[in-house]
Amino acid sequence: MATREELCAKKEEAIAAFALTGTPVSSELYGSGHINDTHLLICREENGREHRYILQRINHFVFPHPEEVMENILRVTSYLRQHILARGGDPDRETLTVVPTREGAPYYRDSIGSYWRVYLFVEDNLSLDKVETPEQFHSSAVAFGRFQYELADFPAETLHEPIVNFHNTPVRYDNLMKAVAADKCGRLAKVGAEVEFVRARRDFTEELYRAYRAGKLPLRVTHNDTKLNNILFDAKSGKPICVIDLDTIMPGFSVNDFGDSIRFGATTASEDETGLDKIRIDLALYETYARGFIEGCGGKLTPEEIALLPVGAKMMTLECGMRFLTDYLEGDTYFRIHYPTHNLDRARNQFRLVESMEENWEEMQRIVAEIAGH
Ligand code: ADP
Ligand code: GN1
Ligand code: MG
Repeated sequence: MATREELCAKKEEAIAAFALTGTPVSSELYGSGHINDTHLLICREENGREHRYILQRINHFVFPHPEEVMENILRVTSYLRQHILARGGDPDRETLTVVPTREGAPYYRDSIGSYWRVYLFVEDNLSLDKVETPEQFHSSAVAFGRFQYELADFPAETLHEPIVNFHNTPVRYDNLMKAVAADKCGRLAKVGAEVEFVRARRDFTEELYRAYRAGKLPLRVTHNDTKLNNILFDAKSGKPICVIDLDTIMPGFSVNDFGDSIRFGATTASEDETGLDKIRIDLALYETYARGFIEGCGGKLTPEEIALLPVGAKMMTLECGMRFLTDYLEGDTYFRIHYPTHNLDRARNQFRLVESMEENWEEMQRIVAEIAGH
């Protein structure tokens, strides 16, 4: 498989294709996302004025139809712009703004087949890989909830599904078992305990789809990747400004948007922590987030959805662990890794967090029921 450097070889050609203000002066790698290649692109006008952009190579192994991803993003951001304008906000700051190519297209395909896009850089932002204060986590919950609220009437049927079965946990389970059967890199011997851990939870993986089939869980327009570093905060006020990383917007379950934030933020350690005894669900942060999310959703969540929030939290954690483990078995082709056993360590981390949720299951349910007033 081509390396990141090889796939980004035509970066300068790509930069020249976009309708930028000023002359490009630098384009360094930026941020800590696992999927796309993100660069901070700085341009300067003759009068010295700087303009900053985010330049991304869209990972087209993960997103096989970048044109559909961009179509979704344009539809959703123009819809959100109307809402932001209506409430007197600043749409260039409160949602992503796609900068077109000189030919007016939302992305550019370079001469070696890599796909590129440019966004306005949201200035004076804070991007967090870890929760710093409960207030901040609460406000991120309100913002992700509100994101869903504002999209509640968006015509879901007009959206493409950029990654089919993205949060279909039973399918993720099957994919892991296929990777186990193939053992293509000869790594299975190292992960017997982890595979058993997942097998013991097979029935659980079906829980949300059972509720969906029984008419108890609606499909909504969801973000599907609600980790804390996919929201930008204002560096001065500390308040959330903008929900970003809109690649995976598609119909999904609200409880999974809740769950992915819990998986990433309401834990005592980061996703990369290898000291398993340091990893626990942080119930105080869980409660903080649950309050904020329910508030942000502005009454749109049904009582059944609220009751299933803890299931969403455990589901996203188990699923993410399964995805890391699958990628480890398949030779680390999906998530960016920084050392050879990174995906295995991430999988173990997530499974430990699942265990901790199980140890605190009644409390997790009680907290949500209390917030909902039952
Ligand atoms: P990935 O899918 O790889 O996670 P993201 O779209 O989340 O890619 O971008 C990676 C990081 O780049 C984000 O976590 C954020 O820190 C930064 N970023 C992305 N878009 C913007 C933007 N428009 N303005 C400022 N920073 C941004
Ligand atoms: C990826 O793109 P990024 O880094 O925000 C992944 C999420 C995982 C997450 C785990 C498109 O998120 O699904 O939960 O890593 N995004 C995609 O940290 O697969
Ligand atoms: Mg991201």
